[in-house]
Amino acid sequence: MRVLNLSDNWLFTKGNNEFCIEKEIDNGEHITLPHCFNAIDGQSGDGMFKGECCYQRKLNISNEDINKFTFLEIGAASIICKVYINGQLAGGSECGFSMFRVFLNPFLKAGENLISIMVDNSSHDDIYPLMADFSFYGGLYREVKLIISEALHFNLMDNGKDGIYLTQRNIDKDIFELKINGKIVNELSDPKEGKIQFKLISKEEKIVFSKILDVKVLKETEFCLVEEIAKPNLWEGLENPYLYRLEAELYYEDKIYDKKTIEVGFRTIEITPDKGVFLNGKAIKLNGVSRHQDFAGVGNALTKEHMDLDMSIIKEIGANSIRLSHYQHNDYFYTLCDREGILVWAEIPFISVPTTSDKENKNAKDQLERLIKQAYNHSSIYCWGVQNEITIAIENETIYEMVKELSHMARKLDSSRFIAQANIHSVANESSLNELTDIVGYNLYYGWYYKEIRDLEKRLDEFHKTRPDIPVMVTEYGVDTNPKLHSYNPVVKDYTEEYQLLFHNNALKTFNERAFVLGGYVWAMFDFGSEIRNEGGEKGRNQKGLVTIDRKIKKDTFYLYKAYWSKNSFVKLAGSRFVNRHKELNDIVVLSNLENVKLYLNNQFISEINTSEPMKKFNDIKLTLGKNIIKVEAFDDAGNIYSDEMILNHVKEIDESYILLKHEDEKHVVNWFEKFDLSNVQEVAIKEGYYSTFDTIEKLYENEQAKEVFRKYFGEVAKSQQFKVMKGLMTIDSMSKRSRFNIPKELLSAINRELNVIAKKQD
Ligand code: GCB
Repeated sequence: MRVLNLSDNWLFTKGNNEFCIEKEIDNGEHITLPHCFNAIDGQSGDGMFKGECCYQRKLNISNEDINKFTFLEIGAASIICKVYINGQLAGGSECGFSMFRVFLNPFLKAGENLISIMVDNSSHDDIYPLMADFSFYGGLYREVKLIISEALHFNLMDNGKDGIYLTQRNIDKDIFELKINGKIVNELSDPKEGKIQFKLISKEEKIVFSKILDVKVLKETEFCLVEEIAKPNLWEGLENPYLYRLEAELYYEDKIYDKKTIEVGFRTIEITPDKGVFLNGKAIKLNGVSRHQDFAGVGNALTKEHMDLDMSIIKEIGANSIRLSHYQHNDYFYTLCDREGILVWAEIPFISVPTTSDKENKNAKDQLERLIKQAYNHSSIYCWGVQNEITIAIENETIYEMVKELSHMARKLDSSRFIAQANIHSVANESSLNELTDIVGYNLYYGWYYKEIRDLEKRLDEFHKTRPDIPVMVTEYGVDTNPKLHSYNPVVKDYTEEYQLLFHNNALKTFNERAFVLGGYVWAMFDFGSEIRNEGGEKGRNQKGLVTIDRKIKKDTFYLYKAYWSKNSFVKLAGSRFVNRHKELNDIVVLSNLENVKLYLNNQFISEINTSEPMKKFNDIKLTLGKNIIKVEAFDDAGNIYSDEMILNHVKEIDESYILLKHEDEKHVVNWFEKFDLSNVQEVAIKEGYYSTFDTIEKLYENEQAKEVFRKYFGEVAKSQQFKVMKGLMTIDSMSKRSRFNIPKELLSAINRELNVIAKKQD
């Protein structure tokens, strides 16, 4: 089997160009893969292109290779994709985050062939995500490879990756069972007698076992080998991510036809509802961050270098877990997690709103199948996430059923891992949704979208009290932060670095003080493109990252986490971008995982703190007008000195550039209903046969009068793209249960007074 990388010599054209299915593109742009056609506009906030684009390339097939078996492997194409060979449709995919393969033989000829790949990132009402807070970048944004195979090979076309599945089970104290199963395919009609040699090899190149299976292959043949491994070196997370490698060689008449090498780490993971997580029997807190797959200027077309950089930043902070949100990521990133010892929450984009046009929910299932089959062999993955905030518009039985189906399916595809979900805060602790998965995550934004920072503790304690048997964690928490903005008195929605520090310090304390909380996933490790956003002084971005989207600025909170999590000694002064200080007395915040820190002002020792608190504060440091040099030193037990320095400028006037002048709050409309008179509104008894706040918006829109009532109250909301996606699901009543719409009870009665007099057509 030969695998060729087809990253170069592509032509690209934007827009609906059906002619390029068959004909060569005239004035195409020369590009190399990976490529994203929203690299810039997907992060600009000025509207992004959505539609069909064409990628084209020639492919020469030799007279010898035409007799072989050829597959095109597309790492991912966002969001839907059709592959044409010499003008004929050969395959495609509607799973924009997964790898897929196309069998090319029926369409190829010896000599020159034309590959045309149509990629479409426009919205479809049955393809996920339907709606989400991230840009739906379009492109052929991962690697494309050509696989030229002999007649006999491990299965390439089961929606998986290797055609081989490794399942481990801890059967006794330190004995593991490794099941190796899969399928061999024979492309020819005559049966073939083959052999598979399996070898498990340690990092030190010692052969743990070597086994040969004889296989007779008709068209397809399944194989299965189960081996016991006594006392393997364990995969111990960050401390020692020990990996073995399994080599599987497929022989026919003493010639190797196919070969796979798969890394595997042996570990046990236990999740309890009261004592948290145990990795190989050792208690650990999931110190996690969430990551999207995009980067400034390239959209989602990340190279290995981008991914290596992300991993190095995540390692620097000391995280031991990553939520790879909200979809399947590049296989290379899961490999990095295996190798670095990072536990992974992997998930599908069954997010925000479910489809109403496909009762089977086929696309969510397809994406789940591909995620699980393709990422199955990554030992770092501990759970499969089946939904994220899917009840954003409404919570009902239909959605429970969908989640239940996905959970069952995940369990069937992989019984060795946990099933998980991430709920929006409005899902009640008592909700039966919480019974559908092994792990329940809540995305909790207390102190940002609603209530106060400290309400996080209350909510977690209440959950645990109500649901003592359900393992819980915080799958998202964070605040948008623009590192240009600063304040002496940080408050919610000021987007300052200082507010982000307060918010996260509280969250970390909250998790650490509660053994039952499995851990948390910071939302988010990096700022990311979100075309719908315009807030905090930046358009087109979600700024909740600890690091900016170009990975250039590590916000102060990055170092707060480092101080909590990392074992590498360091010290960092917070507030270094808050240069111009108009107050004479300033609190100087120091972030460090060392206890003993000393502060110097203009080279003079000021004072010293000894505390294990990661965030330490020197109060009321008196600055002199003009330039002040602040220096901090920290000391480890071995006497090593670590230091950091910053310059603060004491000025007379407040520096206005640190303050966000306009609170653009388009997404979360505040008290917009004030223009309606809600005094003296009486509750209305709802009459059957007439419209009400319990009808979906789509239903209201069927009647001109009812539509007008809706538009009178929610005209602004109705303009947004998200609203269009939610119309079929959302009722005014369900909107009122979502804090971001901020609808008072009286308003519901007022609206019902107008709606509940409009008769529905009898059908
Ligand atoms: C959420 C979503 C995530 C958003 C985040 C936010 O709950 O799951 O996709 O980006 O909130 O920043 O609002």
